[in-house]
Amino acid sequence: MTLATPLRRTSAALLLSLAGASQAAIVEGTDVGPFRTFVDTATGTVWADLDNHLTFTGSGFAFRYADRADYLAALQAAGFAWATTTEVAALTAAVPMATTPEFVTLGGSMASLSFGETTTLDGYADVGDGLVQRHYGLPDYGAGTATWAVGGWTPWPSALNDSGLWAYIPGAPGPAPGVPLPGTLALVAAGLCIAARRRGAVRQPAAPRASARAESAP
Ligand SMILES: [Ca+2]
Repeated sequence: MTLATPLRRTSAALLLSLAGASQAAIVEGTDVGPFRTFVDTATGTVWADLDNHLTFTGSGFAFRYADRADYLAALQAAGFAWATTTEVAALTAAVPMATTPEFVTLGGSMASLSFGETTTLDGYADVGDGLVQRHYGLPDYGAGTATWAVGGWTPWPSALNDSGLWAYIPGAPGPAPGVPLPGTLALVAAGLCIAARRRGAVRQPAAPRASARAESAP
């Protein structure tokens, strides 16, 4: 074993932990008015949870609003904008799913009241002209896979069902606190490499201070 081996192991573990943190684009958010939220850390956008139309009764779930228009009006009164299908597609493209564990993890933030009870991760986006489009997570528990899917354009249903609404409050661009900038990983790696070289290098005598003083003298 060389002197640098333990350092390399430490470096690898640190880089892996930082890389994992930077990939967590969706995190749980704090409530906005009566609405549960999740946050896209890449953009700072605060999204309303997809199950905000539901409330837990103690033994099951009930609708919180009279109909979908009532639900949308409450979201807008709290400052949320109803997302267009293009905006939702941009989000789901940036937050890909590949496995059912990823689907469950996302659902815990994006439908934090009901996920695990109803496994609903489903909302309508605004197409315009009274039309909507469902964007939803589609797990295949048999295969262990998951993906985002979209439905066709349909007239906006007035009655509430398992689908929520995609709605958001724009945030300041940039990563959330605690999420390293992409350049941070490179800086950490560079710093560790310098440290490794210093440990492995033969100590050199200090440069004469007289020359530095001579260069700075008037
Ligand atoms: Ca949430």
